[in-house]
Amino acid sequence: MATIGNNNINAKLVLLGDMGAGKSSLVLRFVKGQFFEFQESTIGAAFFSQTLALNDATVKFEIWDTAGQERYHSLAPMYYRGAAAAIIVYDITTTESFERAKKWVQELQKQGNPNMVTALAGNKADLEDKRKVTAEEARTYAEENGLFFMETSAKTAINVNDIFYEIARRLPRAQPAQNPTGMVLADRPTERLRLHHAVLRVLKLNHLGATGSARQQMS
Ligand SMILES: Nc1nc2c(ncn2[C@@H]2O[C@H](COP(=O)(O)OP(=O)(O)O)[C@@H](O)[C@H]2O)c(=O)[nH]1
Ligand SMILES: [Mg+2]
Repeated sequence: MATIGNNNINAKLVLLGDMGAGKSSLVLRFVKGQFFEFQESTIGAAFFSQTLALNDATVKFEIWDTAGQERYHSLAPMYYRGAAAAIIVYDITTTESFERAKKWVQELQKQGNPNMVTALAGNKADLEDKRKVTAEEARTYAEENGLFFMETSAKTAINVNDIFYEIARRLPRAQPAQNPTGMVLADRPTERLRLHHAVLRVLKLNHLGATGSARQQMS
């Protein structure tokens, strides 16, 4: 939920999309300015926060980077429920990832917050020679479904800051007539984090012996 006070907006943002599409890489590029060719796959989900200053407001994103695997699907609502924004990521070099992105769009349309600002990111735009999904096809799909669309590259950083800025720009601003005190702080982040920790504990138990460690950064 976007919570607003004195032009400071807290916005929960969730990344959804197929495993390997580059969700974690996009977050890492945006939050830390880094990229790894061999990004560890995400177990459960990882949390990050990043603040952006716009002309009229400061937006603090609480970013939930989810795992793309089917076996974690049932956890997804916990991350997109109450989210003010979502980035649905696919990899321009695989049509399967684009089809999976469409499934996420449908799920959010059915079950997500109807005012959610949703972006479609065609990632790995640097791999033009391996492209399978045209920008035009994705743009048309995005327009038909009320999303905004950008092709990104976590590797070269193209459009990465831009997509987060565009989301920040589109978040609803305080409306004094409906909200005279300027306070809409109904969300309880600590409780949510506690729930998240509990889920991660369960996931860790399920993954004893799995290779690679999760970057579960709880800050
Ligand atoms: N060439 C290229 N590779 C990328 C890009 N983004 C991610 N990758 C690579 O794709 C793989 C999967 O990325 P990851 O962020 O783990 O995907 P996730 O499962 O969606 O979180 C990793 O090897 C990344 O280095 C990109 O924009 N361009
Ligand atoms: Mg990941």
